[in-house]
Amino acid sequence: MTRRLTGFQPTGNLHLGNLLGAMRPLVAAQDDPATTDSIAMIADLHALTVEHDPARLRANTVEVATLLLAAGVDPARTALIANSQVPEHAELHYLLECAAGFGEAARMIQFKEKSACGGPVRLSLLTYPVLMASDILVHDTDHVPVGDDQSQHLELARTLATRFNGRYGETFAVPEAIRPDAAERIMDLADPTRKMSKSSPNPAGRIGLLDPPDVIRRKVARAVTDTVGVVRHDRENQPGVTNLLEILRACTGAQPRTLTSYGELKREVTDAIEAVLTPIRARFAELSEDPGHVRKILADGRARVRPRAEETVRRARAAIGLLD
Ligand code: AQP
Repeated sequence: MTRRLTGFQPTGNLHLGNLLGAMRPLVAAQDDPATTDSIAMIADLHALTVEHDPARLRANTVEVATLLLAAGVDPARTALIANSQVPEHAELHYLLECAAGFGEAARMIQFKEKSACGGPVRLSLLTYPVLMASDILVHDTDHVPVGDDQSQHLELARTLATRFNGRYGETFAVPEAIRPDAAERIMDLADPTRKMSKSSPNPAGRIGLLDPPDVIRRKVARAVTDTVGVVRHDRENQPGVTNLLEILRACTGAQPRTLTSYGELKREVTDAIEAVLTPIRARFAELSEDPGHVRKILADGRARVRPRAEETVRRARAAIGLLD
């Protein structure tokens, strides 16, 4: 019996990669008898680590919550929360900072990459992985689905939990990573050597979950392929075609039939994406008519997870030597 936490940053519009790589497994876990508890966390505190617009962030947070519900997250089985609304995340973050080293945080690849992009670097970008450790540890999480880019951060969460337990006595459960199937790493349509990403400057490479059908058709039609001319799965030599085949497989849930041209492949991919996104868009529109309902679900999620989070922070405070 395990507890699982899946996080989403409200840093932009959720895309097909987020859906196939994280939202679908989260929805599937609701039917897995081995998962006792599932938490879907919108990491709005993490979105503050880079340049942001307050009104946009608020809107994105509600949009991500609404999309998660539209994609099948059932609030009766999955607690839907925003990390800013559970103050224990921030409190434990500070306690964990006191068990983390500056060098440890500065070594993180994502910090190096994002801080090298130019412009002012927020201190919170450096401590981001410690906040992520707090998100995980505060809920006594057993399993965290992570992609390659987050595995270094998960390792730090494990290190901090183990170190804290060693220094101050058993306080935290040590979480484990679950790796999504490599095939479910969806790549950018315009540059299939990079993953599809919210923050990529080129929107042509990303299928937004709320993109209208004609936009999706155009993006798939323009997806980068190659000059080989044969539709086959070959990640090394034909990354664009392979990505389209992976999208097709993930969307239909079946191995693609033999396809003879890139045009045919792209038509099938467009239809398969449409079949997946049409019901999500419809449900999103329904839910968006009552944003108060979505806010209520977030409030219920917070109420559900808080007693355990409070208990974890109480244990950590006592262990580290603070008064109760
Ligand atoms: N391309 C992808 N293929 C499969 N899974 C993906 N995920 C992200 N991109 C892909 C998974 O979606 C979940 C939520 O991701 P996130 O919001 O934490 O941010 P991220 O991983 O950094 O994704 P983005 O879209 O690239 O965001 P930005 O651009 O803001 O950094 C995670 O489980 C992630 O693995």
